[in-house]
Amino acid sequence: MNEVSYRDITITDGFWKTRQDIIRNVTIDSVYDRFFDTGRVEAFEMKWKEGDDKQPHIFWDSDIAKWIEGVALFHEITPENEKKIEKIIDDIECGQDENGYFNIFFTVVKPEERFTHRTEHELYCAGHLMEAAVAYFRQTGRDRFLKIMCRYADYIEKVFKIEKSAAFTTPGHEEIELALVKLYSATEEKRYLELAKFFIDERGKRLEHTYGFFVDGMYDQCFKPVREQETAEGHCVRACYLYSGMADIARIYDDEELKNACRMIFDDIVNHKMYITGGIGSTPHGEAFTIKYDLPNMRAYTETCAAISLAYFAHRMQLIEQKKIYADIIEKVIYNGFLSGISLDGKAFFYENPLEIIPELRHKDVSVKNGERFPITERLEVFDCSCCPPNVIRFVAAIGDFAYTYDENTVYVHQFMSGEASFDGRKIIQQTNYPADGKVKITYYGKPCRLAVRVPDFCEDIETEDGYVYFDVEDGMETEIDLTMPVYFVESNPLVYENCGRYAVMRGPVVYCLEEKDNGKVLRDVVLDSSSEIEETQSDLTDVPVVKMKAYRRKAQNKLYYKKTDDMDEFTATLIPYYAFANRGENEMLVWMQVK
Ligand code: FUB
Ligand code: ZN
Repeated sequence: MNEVSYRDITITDGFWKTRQDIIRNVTIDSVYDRFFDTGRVEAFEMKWKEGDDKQPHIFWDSDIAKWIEGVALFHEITPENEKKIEKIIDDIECGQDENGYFNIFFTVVKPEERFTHRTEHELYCAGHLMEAAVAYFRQTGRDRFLKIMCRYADYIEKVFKIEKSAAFTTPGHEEIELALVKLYSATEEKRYLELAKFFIDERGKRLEHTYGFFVDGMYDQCFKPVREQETAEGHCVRACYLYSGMADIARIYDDEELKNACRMIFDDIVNHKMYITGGIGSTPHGEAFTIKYDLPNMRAYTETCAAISLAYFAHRMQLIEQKKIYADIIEKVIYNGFLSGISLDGKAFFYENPLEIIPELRHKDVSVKNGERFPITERLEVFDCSCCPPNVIRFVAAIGDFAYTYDENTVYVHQFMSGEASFDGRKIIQQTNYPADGKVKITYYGKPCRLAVRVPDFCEDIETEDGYVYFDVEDGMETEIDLTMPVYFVESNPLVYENCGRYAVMRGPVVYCLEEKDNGKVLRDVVLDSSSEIEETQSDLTDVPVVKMKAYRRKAQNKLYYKKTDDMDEFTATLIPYYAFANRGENEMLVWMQVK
């Protein structure tokens, strides 16, 4: 299956244009400013010494790298941004040693300990810097940064693959695998692809040192060779970056065994370990997958980067084979568990994206030493571990990557976003307000072919072939499809104990939630009336309608326990898109609700 890159797509209006504009106009600068305040930018000058404040952290390199990548992917190399980036590249050039090595922490904090701590992110940082260099090269045509990173990649190849002189064999935090594939595609240097394959092939051949959150080797997916792995395990971001690299290698080398491992792992995630929002990560301990069906709502870990990494994995699977599930999962992530990671004004971020918030419990948590570790309840502009904010920038910049693929006879439309795509001598103009409504108009230019448009599962009234409707199109032809956008209730497998007797409300691809701001406190006690009329109204909060329906809640008595009564108060419940929660101050929030 051929990829249509975000580079060949311009998002012109609609839902994703709004998000892109906010990130262009607000987020890029605000993330840079916070990174500047916290010392991340200055750290590249390598002037830090013992006793100074703002000691560089082991993965500050990657925070700035993702910011650079995001700016480049956004084509936002304004004179101001260019100055900032060129200065950072000057610093990297200066800080790179004669061998090609570059890492801030292991130059200024622990220079004697290079490539001895498997868990401490040297190769992860290298990977992000490579991705940034590739994006900057593609956007500007200037190859200084790219060459710097090639020198580093050459050195990594020498140390890890040729001389095997590092204290470990594979990275404790995967990422460099998929980055090396990108470096290969930008430079056509096959050694980089082979190095990516090397790291993937070596993983799990032997137990290597890692954090001990889980049974040996689970945390960073080195518990057995990757081709024998059948389940998603350990730290979610590590895992899905690895699986993305595996899928890249499986596709490029046409490696059936690796493809099968990817398929099984993908199935395990989406059938057992993924939240309805597309979030992944059921525990803060190791930021990890746990056992099947363990999906706690209040203590969901569901890191923004983890949702991003799942979309990356699904996208790469989509390039391996045409199956609707990959696009369905990407859709789930982009409208829900990823999007909740950024505030509507583009300034603040969630690291964890829980599915239920009761602020009082969080307050109890912070007042008790070693509390139960509830996620924060309001977004912040920066974190000590601030991997998510710049990841959001680069993800939204390249959102177009998910929209189309094509083969000899067919162009597939997987995601709905207004814009123009030019690829393979064809052009597609897509016009839509999705998901505010489901009308999609597609104008096709180019040689005759079949246009396959994905029909999401909630459009039960449209007949499909493997989830797509097919149109024979030729140059200049317009096609229209009206994807119904129903409000519907969803249940989960009873083995998800937390959700027993509870239901989620969705409208099209968007998961909805109750918030205290609209519905008062104790949302767990609210019972929605599914037989009542459902009203959809526009709101000032966001561009997708809010949903209102009749609901009930018990009349509370001022006692701890009392005999059951059937006394209920009726009221109109207001549900907002999950991605918009916590944009009006700290308050209760709930996704899985009681319904009668
Ligand atoms: O360790 C680097 C990044 O910080 C990971 O990708 C995130 O999950 C967080 O642990
Ligand atoms: Zn993150």
